[in-house]
Amino acid sequence: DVREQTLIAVKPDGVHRRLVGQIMQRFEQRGFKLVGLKMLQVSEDLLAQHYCHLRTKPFYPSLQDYMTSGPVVAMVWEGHNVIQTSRIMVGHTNPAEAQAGTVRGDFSIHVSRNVVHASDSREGAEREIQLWFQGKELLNWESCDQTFTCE
Ligand code: YYY
Ligand code: MG
Repeated sequence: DVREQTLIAVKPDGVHRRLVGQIMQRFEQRGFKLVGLKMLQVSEDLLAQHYCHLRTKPFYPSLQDYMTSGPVVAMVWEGHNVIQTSRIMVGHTNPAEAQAGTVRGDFSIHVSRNVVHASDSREGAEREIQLWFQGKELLNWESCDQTFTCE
């Protein structure tokens, strides 16, 4: 059992477009467990730390404007192999290349409005969860279906 946690965030376009419920539903029905959840206004400082690898890119200023333009819903999901599986569920960064059935493939058309964030590695997930959540905001609980979704 590869028990992992990952950061999933519905970006401002997803919140404005009332997609939060549908996105959360996909993670619930797949079998993952919600262990952290909050709505927040992202600061320029948090965003710069979150996207530290993108700060020198030409699109960073518009990415910052977009990501700080409205509320974001941040979640931590836990479960077997959740980091890789959630990247597949979210789909390609560029919605034009995202498969139907993925969040981006079903709900978006442009790379600068791709609805959702998902951590891309173990190190990334650990770093991002620590950045976005305080330890006490993450709940340690046993869901009643746990032995039926994963051995
Ligand atoms: O992890 P993921 O979100 O799929 O892509 P990243 O390469 O980490 O880029 C983060 C974020 O930056 C992406 O979701 C949209 C935005 N972005 C962009 O606006 N234009 C690009 N050419 C590349 C990325
Ligand atoms: Mg990324």
